[in-house]
Amino acid sequence: MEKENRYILISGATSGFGYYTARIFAQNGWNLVLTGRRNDRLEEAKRELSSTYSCEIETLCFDVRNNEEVERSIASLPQEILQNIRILVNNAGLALGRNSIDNGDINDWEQMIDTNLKGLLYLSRQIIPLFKANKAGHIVNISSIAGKEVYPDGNVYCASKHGVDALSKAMRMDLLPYNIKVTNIAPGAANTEFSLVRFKGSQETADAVYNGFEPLVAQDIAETIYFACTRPAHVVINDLTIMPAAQASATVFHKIKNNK
Ligand code: NDP
Ligand code: 8X3
Repeated sequence: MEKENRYILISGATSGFGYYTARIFAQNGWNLVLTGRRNDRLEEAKRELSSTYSCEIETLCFDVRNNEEVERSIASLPQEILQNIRILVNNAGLALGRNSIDNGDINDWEQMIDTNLKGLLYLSRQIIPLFKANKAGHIVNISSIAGKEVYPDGNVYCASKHGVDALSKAMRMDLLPYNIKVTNIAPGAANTEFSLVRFKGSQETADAVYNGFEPLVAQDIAETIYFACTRPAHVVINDLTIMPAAQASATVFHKIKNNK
């Protein structure tokens, strides 16, 4: 049987949820377009996944905050790939710092808003016309429990993820006539590079986030994305909140001292 030539485009595929989503789709016969800013990581993922799963992989190294880079990178893909992108996973994102609103760092605010919201919009703007032309497509937006609730000192990150939640709802309405599915995923605490980035390289502070309970891992989210994307054509999963068993809300955890 001839192999199906279908692609999934994943933003932020150099680590965490994005990388494991790439893995699970490659394992299941999909070709990949992987994006991120760290080219060495992209090339390493390409080497590893293409040799393990014999899939086709394109890598695009760009910053989602820069619309010109986004446009140029997507336009650089061959027509054959562009026409065969079936799923867009808007995953690239980050939190920077945890500060009370009166102490926030303006540069952190700009970077979170530009990445989590504007980056998602820029990339979606390039891919949606392809989906419309195909009369089919699936957009998966990675929001957060921070897009459902706010928590102390989470202000701008929470606002950006509430924005993602709103955009998922808006996209679903606007794209309904074109047979484009939109799934919003809202994970709780997951141990990826997220906290290391948030606390600007402090491993000790990042590790402390997950002390006393078992957090989610990237595979948990990747498996959920794969499930949501493989429902029958007439079914769409609109919204999923996925938490560690020890987390009840953005702020309520059942923690055990010394992990005992
Ligand atoms: P990671 O830090 O492991 O991964 C983040 C990814 O985003 C990296 O691949 C990074 O790539 C990419 N990225 C960040 N900024 C940019 C940018 N400006 N341009 C292009 N790519 C960028 O964290 P996670 O896997 O945990 O995070 C993935 C998503 O999940 C994020 O949107 C995050 O907000 C969300 N999330 C995370 C949770 C968690 O607890 N871990 C819970 C809920 C949601 P590179 O650095 O190479 O550019
Ligand atoms: C990441 C989860 O709770 O740190 O979006 O905001 S949280």
